[in-house]
Amino acid sequence: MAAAEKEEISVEDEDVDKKIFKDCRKIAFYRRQKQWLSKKSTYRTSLDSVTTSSTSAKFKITNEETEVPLLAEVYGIEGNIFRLKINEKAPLKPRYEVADVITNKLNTIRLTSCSEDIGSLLLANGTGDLKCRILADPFQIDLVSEEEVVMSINSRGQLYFEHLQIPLKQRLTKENEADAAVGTSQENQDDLGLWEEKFGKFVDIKANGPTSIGLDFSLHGFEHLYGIPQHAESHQLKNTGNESAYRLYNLDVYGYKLHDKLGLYGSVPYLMAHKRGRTLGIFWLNASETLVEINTEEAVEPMPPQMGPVAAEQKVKIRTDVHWMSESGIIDVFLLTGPTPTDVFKQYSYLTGTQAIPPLFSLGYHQCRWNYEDEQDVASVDAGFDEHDIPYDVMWLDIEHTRGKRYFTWDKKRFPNPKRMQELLRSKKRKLVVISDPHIKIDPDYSVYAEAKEQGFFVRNHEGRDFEGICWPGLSSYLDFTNPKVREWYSSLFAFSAYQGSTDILYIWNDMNEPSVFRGPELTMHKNAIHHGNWEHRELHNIYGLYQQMATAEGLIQRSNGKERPFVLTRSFFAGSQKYGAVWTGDNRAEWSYLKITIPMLLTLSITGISFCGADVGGFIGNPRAELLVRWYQAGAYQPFFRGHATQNTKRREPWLFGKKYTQLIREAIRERYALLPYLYSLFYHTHVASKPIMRPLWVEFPDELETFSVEDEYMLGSALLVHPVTEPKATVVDVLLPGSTEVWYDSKTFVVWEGAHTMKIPVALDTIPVFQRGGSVVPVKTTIRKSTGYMTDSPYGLRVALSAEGSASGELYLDDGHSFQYLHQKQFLHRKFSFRSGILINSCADERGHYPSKCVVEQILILGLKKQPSSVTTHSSDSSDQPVKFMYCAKTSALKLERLSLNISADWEVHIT
Ligand code: NBV
Repeated sequence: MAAAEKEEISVEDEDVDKKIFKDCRKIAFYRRQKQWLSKKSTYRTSLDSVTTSSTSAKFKITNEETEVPLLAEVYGIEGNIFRLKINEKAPLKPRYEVADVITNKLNTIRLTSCSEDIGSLLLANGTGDLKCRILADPFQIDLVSEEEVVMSINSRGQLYFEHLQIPLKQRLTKENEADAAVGTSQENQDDLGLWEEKFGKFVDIKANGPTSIGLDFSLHGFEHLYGIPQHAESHQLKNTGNESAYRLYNLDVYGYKLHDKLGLYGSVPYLMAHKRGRTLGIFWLNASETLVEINTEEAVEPMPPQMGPVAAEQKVKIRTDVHWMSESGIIDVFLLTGPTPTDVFKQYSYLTGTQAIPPLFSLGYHQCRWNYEDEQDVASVDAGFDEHDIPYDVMWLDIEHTRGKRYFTWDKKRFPNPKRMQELLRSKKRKLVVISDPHIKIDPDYSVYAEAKEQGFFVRNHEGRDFEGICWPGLSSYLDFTNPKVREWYSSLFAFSAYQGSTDILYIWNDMNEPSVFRGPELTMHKNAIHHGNWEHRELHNIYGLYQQMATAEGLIQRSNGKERPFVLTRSFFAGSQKYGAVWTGDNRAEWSYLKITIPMLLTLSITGISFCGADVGGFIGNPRAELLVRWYQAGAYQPFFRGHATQNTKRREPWLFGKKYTQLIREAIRERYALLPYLYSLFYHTHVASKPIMRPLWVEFPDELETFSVEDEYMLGSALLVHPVTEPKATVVDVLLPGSTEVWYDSKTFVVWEGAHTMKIPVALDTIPVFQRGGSVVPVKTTIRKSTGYMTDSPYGLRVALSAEGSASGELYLDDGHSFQYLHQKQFLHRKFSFRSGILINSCADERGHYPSKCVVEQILILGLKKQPSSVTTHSSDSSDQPVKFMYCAKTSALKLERLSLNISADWEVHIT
């Protein structure tokens, strides 16, 4: 919403949010489901109705009251995935099914059925890894793994399906007027919002009436659940009780409240459950408004008498119930059976795709502000980075760069020569990102508007005219990105010939794409607006933003004839958005608590597939003091997307404006980020091919260690670095959990070594970023930091080798041109492997398919944890004779340093330490 508009309301923030946004009790389908479920009517299936084919098993389910038949389909999918679809057997018209999210043609596996006893049927694949049991009356499905029921579906009897009915209006004409009057008033009295739902001054008239669905899942033995972004909440999902729920409804919430279940800008209806020995995933593929209740229960189970005295006769069993409710669509749910976290990541990305490999520049530092005023301002901020010797890669322009918020245009007064400005940035090997929102100013003289209008490319209102809403440009219409033709046309707008003033260093930022509509219900689009295919907005609200980012990314690819990787940042997202670029956490505040919540918010995004994520460094709203700003840069330097941003009317806060001391601290943090780029880029490659997130909660790396399951003030960056950002003012010490009883950890700055499975009190000064390298890892870095990533292509490498307790280590480096698709089409990449064992460090090829000519050398090697001083160090390679190497050994820190080496990164070589 317009910041100004909202700030005018002079009540506490919380009240503002309550007036603008709904809580569960104000959501009619929630009330309906609650009311109906309290009546406990049940669904049953007849096992005789089960038919199996090579792709699925199908059967009928009926509700004992309504008798409306539902059709259930169970699919076994390659990689240990189950899919359950439930739809009406014969709906009045088709119900919305989410398209464009499942990327692969899913390979199904034949499930064969065998009757176990009366009332249940077992479906299993050939190998018996995938097994589920269907119980007939009441209907229930149990997922069985290794003879143990890991998940039950509908065991709480919360299956709910509102079948499509003849529209009320037509019914009214058929029925006796008097009866109808009674009927309508009753419906209103009950306030169940069947055909009409009120919220403040808004009335949602529902052409299809009530269409909601719901289902429960009981996770046996699980109490740790994670996922379903986006909320400003803890990483571990909390119990909601039965009167509140996590809401998944993409909303523009300026300065969102912390620890709240209100849905923010994007939604991924997917969660993971984890316990020792097993991880599961539930992916609820539905793009309408969705609510999720989570409740963990302890049940005391009597044990057989032979098990011992009375006290011990009881076994406490934990179970977490997850109840999904959606306003519309069908039940389409994927059950990812793990068993490890890594397996679940693979299973989820098999369905929705992996994180795209970004262009290398986008892993550098980004400088943004609403707004950099004009060309001159851009030039002076750009120069400021050079003057202060701070690397940065990307300058950003917010909405004011356009002519009256007409995207794809320039404000000619402020930016008279956009190409000249881009040439300046190009000369420093830097890039420009500009904003492009989905609302289009209604102005017949604006070519984007005129063309879209003429071709019928806007979302329509329920009366069939173009939907109109207020946003930054004033009265606007909204592009219907759900229409493939609109996406194709929108993509074409990024062609250099179409987008005047754009060059190949210009990239895109999609904001306000929830979509945000200033005077709309909950600041978004009316649910009865109409999209392509005649679908109501309610059916697909949560996926709207994904479609814009998809079209933008495609546009950037096309403008380079398919050669260059795009970079697109989006505020709104859905399952699968990882394929199109980066996501950030929207309008946060310049407060310590908002710095702290970046960690759980980004961890949650990361485990739901969106690895390329970040939060506005410094906090968008308000003015951070120098200490907070420094701490935020230090944290941001270790988060995947690293951008400083600030709203209008905040004080300028470029890194050099807080005095020398603070400039130095920020410089150090940003420079450390640039040093780590080879490691980070390699992690992106790894995520792209192997699906494991970049920012990892500790439980992902230490799945058997209970004490890691709730940690959210620290995380792993890849598998080698543990980062515990300082998020408290005036901190002098932080408590850092270093997990793993067999692990050793090295302070990355002091090289002090710690044993795992301890919580350490680590002293911190303002220049301390608590980062620990895990024993057993090799982290590739750059040893010379320059103005921007573009200048660092040939900079030498360093290897930071941290030995495990057994004295070994391994790591990887992925390298390519950093911007094109040649790595894919021509296999132009290098994938090297470093391993250290018995005093020998080996650089070898990790993937023979890849070739990339690199002249870069490894110049420095640091080995931590070398217990005794070596007598000699020599290098061995096939193309030169063995060379002795000068070394420095520090007995106090057990660190060996090799400098001034010249070992080609792409060649095989060994370093022998004796
Ligand atoms: O385009 C202006 C801002 C942008 O700076 C911010 O990053 C977005 O989250 N945008 C929201 C719209 C206005 C917010 C008050």
